[in-house]
Amino acid sequence: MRHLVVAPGSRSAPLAYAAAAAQAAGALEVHVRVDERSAAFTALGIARATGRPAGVLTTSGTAVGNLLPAVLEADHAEVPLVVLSADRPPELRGTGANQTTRQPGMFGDHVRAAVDLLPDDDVPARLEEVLAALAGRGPQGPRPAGPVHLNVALREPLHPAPEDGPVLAARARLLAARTGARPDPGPAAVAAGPVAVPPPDAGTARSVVVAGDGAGPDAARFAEACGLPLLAEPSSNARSGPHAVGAYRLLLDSPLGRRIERVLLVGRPTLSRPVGALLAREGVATAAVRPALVAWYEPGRRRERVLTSWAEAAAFTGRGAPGWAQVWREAGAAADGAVAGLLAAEPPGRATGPAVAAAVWEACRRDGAVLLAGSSNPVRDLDLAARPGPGSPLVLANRGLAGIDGTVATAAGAALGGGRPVRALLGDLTFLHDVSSLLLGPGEREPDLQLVVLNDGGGGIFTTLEHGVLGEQEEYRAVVERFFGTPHEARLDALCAGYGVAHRRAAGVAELEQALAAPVRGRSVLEVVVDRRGLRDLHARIRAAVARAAAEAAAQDTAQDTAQDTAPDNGAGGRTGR
Ligand SMILES: Cc1ncc(C[n+]2csc(CCOP(=O)(O)OP(=O)(O)O)c2C)c(N)n1
Ligand SMILES: [Mg+2]
Repeated sequence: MRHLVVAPGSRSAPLAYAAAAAQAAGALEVHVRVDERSAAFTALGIARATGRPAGVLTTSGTAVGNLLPAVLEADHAEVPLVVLSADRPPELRGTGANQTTRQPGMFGDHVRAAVDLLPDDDVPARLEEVLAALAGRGPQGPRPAGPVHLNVALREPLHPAPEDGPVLAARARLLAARTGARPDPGPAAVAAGPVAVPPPDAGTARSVVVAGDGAGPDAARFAEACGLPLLAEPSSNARSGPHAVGAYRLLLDSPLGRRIERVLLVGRPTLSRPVGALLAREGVATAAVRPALVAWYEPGRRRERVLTSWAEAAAFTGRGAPGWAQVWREAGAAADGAVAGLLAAEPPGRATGPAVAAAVWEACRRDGAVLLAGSSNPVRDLDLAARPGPGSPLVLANRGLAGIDGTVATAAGAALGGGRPVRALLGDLTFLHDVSSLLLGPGEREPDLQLVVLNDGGGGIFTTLEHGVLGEQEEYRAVVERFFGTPHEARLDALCAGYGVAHRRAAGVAELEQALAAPVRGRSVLEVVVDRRGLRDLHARIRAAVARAAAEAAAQDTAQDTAQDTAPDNGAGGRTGR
């Protein structure tokens, strides 16, 4: 652990003093946050960006309860978050002692280990349980990475005596020597390994690779090696290279999309109904290549056949049918062109979510900032409008549970831990939900973080769902607006001023692009006002434009197909049924 985020409190004081000594010895960087929920998401962001466990330390009582959202996200997203909570010793528990509740096991089975460290325990042995769980080894056998909970019972005195100083310092130096200068492994999402190609006698098929959250660049290399279209969500970190199809989700229900025969899933798809429908489509064979253990679903609960190696995956997909990758590349380019053309034709000064997403994506590609994608529309706007290219930005997102909470803190943590500036693209409610994470005390390290807030005065995503249809009916209009639109008139500039954070409003895409040209330094908010009411119509127009582009591409594939089918058989597996 290289980073510890500490929230203030009295029961946790001995650990806070120890943390300070560890920081002084260079063993640990300590960050202080007042709000425990914010502290936990900050640690989560650090752990995500570094690929190394990061800790959060709190006092007892409700303070610990505030960690639950980040623990849940860490559980489902396999992030090694280390929770250190201070507690009363056993003799004071259950006696009505102040700020004392039932903390051991508080996170249920959302943590990989829950250790209640008592004053007379064999500390190294108990710590070993936590470390084993962090390394994926637990008493119940191997488990995926995830959060751990160390509840530490502390007796008084809770502050160091004069003679404790040198002892703490000596231990901290020891710790620093042990931690050494080992580099961070880096975000789990970008680890790359060797991929396989199909054996020479493998047949060809109309297979596609779907890369969901956390798939990593191997998915792209596999698609390239096998000649397959790659349908990659932004946080797959596989959305690059010649096989990645940009606005793929609008092509899945096109004549071209309906020709898909096999789907190889890598990572976890969470973003769109068309992908969900494809994975459930009758007549389409599906398989998932993944490590033996994942945290996001229970074994046996998904339809895809589970494959554990790229060689098995290659045997499943075969090679792309002749012309298959090419026709997808062309359809993808045509779809991307249709989306970009439509967005560019919007009146100047009126920004839209997808246009903003495209601009933020390009800015990160240009200057190397990490892109943190907020839940709801922003991540989906990216999925629609981010053009794959030779090198795509690193994208991080809390897709474990897709919460709109903790996003500001997660982004700040990613900036503090990752050593690179972060641009976060997030909705206004997502921003307001976690606005208190802008609070930063003097002396705390300032993250290089730009928050690009798409402000549509409420929850826009619901407009694009069934509620949007109901909201157009007189009978439901007010209900839908109040309960789903959740409108607000909060002034983001005033909030930023309150926290001492720079704020700027961009009136349209041109102004936004100008603002994005500057490098990300310190914390700032870039607010872009977008229209929530026009969202259904905008997406309908985008779908129509892409449908036209897709129809042309499908016509081409059919023409090629006719030529192919008159040629000699093209492989042992051959094409399976349409
Ligand atoms: C913690 C949490 N509460 C509620 C939700 C349900 N939810 C999903 S999207 C959304 C609205 C988000 O609004 P905003 O951030 O402004 O993005 P927009 O939909 O406008 O693009 C809500 C409330 C959630 N995902 N997480
Ligand atoms: Mg909104």
